[in-house]
Parts: sequence; C-alpha cells; structure tokens
Amino acid sequence: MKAFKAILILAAAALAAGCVSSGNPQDGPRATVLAKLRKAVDSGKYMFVMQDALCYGQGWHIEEAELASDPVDKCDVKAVCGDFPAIVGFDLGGIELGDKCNLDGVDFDFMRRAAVEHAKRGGLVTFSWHLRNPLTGGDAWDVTSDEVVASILEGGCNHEKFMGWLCSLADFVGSMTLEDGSLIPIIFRPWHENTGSWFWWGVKLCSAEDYVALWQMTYDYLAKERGLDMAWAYSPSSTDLKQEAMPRYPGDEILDIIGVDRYADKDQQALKPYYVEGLQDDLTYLGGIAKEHGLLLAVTETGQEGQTCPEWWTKELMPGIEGQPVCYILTWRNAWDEGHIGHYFTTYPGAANEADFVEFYNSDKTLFLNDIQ
Ligand code: BMA
Repeated sequence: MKAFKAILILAAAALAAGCVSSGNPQDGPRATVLAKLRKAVDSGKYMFVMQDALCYGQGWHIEEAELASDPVDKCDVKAVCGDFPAIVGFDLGGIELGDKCNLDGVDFDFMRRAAVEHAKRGGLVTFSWHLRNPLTGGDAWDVTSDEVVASILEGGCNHEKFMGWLCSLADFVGSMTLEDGSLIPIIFRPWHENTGSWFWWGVKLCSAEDYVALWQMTYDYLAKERGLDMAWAYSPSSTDLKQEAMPRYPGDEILDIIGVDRYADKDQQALKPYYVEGLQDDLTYLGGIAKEHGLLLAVTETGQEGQTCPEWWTKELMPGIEGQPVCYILTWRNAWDEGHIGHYFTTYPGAANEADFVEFYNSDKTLFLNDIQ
C-alpha cells in the first residue's frame, strides 16, 4: 500500500512538473528514433537533415502574421526536389531565458508547431542549443571566462540559475507532443563542437571532468527527472577530434549517437579533396568508437557556405561518407536575415548546386521524408 501510495505521489509530481510519460522505453519515442535510424543504416542508406528547414530559407521567412496559420510547407529543399528532409533541425538558443524567438529569429511557438507537424508527417526532429553564457550574460561564443561550466555544476554560484534554464528547456521540449500525449521523436545534441574552443563549454574553457559532469547533470535532469524520452547525440568538431573527443566522452549511459561537425570551405567553387579525406578520416575514427560503444554514427553538421561549388553534393559530400555506416547527415541553415547574407549551407532554387542536389536526392543512398513515412 505504501509503495502504491508512493507511486501515486511520484506520478502526480511528474504530472505537475510537466513530465511527458515515456511509457515503455522499448517502444517510446527514443526507441522509435533509434529503430528508424538503425533501419536506414542496415539498408545502406542515410537520412538527409536540414537545420531550420521549415522556418526560413534563402529570401524568405515566416511572417509574423502567418505564425499561427502557416501550413508549414515552405522549405528550400522541397522547392528544389519536391520532398522534405527526413529530419529537421531546430536550435533552442534563447529558450533558457523565455525569449519569444530563438537566436536566429525563429518564433518558439512556430518552432513547436513545425516540429510537431513534421513528426506527424512521419519525420524526426533534432535540437541543438546555442544557449547564452550564464556567467557573463554574453552569448554561446563568449569565451572570456574559463569558469562558466564550473559555475553551473552542483555547488557552483550559477547552479540554481542554470537548473532554471534547463527547466525552461524541458517545459518547451516536453510540450511537443502527438495526439496520444507522447513526445515527438527527438535527437537532442547539446554541448556540441566541444573539441574546439569557440563555445564557453569548449576544450580550453573547462576541464574534461567538468565537461562530462555537465552532460551527466543535463541528462539526469532532462531524461531522469523530467522523463523526456529523447535520443542523445555527442557531436565534437573535426578540430582536434582524435585528441580531445574521447577524454570528454559523456558516457554510454547517456549516448545513442556519435558524430562530427565538419564544414567545407566557404565560397569555394572547385572541388576540395581534403574535405573528402578529412570526413572519411573522422568517420573511420568515430565509426570505431561507435562500434565499440554500441552507438549510431552520423555527420551531425556539415555544408558548404555560399553554395558556390556546383557539384558539392555528389562529388564532395557523397564521397566523404561513401562506405561509412552513417545514419544521417545534417546540412546547416540557409540564413534569412540581413546580417547573414550568403550564409547558406543547403541548396535553394537558383543555387549553383541545385541540379547536383537533385542528383543527390535521386540517389538510392539518401532518405527524405517520403522514404521514411
Ligand atoms: C551558427 C551560425 C550562426 C547561428 C548559430 C545558431 O553556426 O549559423 O549565425 O546563430 O549557428 O543557429
């Protein structure tokens, strides 16, 4: 009886905290994500992902007036090949302070609607988090202090504040549910590119112990305390990958996916063999780790900024992953705001690589939304 009462109290507390019940973990949203990704790899294919694919693109963004009624069908990739990406990426930067829009001007209510709509159509969703610097008040790129991570861990002066940030993120993510109340299928990819030192959680900005503790704290709160049943991805940068990624490995209990963020050269027109070689090398290295630790392998961020290389998709990206068991490749956003002219990483109508993207789309290796429904 006592135990029964305790369960009831726990369940009530979970409901009050806004938890989304994951039900049986064997068939919960995390398991759904992993089963779909595993199926792709087993058939020798990979899913195509685009960051912010449904929110804006080259020369357009959802107008304020359309936020609540837009049918979520605009997409640069769809305009080029007629299909949506299998997975769409969104960034949560700004949710920690309760902002209306994220750091790239995406309205969070629209983001929720777009993510849920994509999931209802049979797609998957991935979230990154370019959150602010909790110590200095600056942005994610504010690396003026190497005490930020330590300050948010248990016992640190910003611990309570940061737990409040995580709570805001959990409230938002937990509100993205399907009709049956279950969480949409999500890949969560926090604390990325940590082998470089351009974010406040980067390699020169915190000890390996503190970085791992940051992951554990994030996982304990979101997955265990709040019950958010998501797949988790670790995505170091190609910079110092082999030296720094494993000393900071977040742990088998947490991770489902390991991948790399590697970019091609901005505004390049000629093909660059070193991108192909570099990506192959990263994936061979990470593929060994993935095998050893039972993880899926991915290209967690890539792209050629400017979209100026006409055959980038089939002659750089595809050879870069040829023969590697990757489950997805994510290309970055086509920025819409004036401050980011030419900050386009995926194709769009009229891009120099448009025809090549269609070839990439038509390849029997790539999976788009229609292929995974
Ligand atoms: C970066 C750039 C920034 C953007 C950030 C988060 O790589 O695209 O302009 O604010 O990602 O999306």
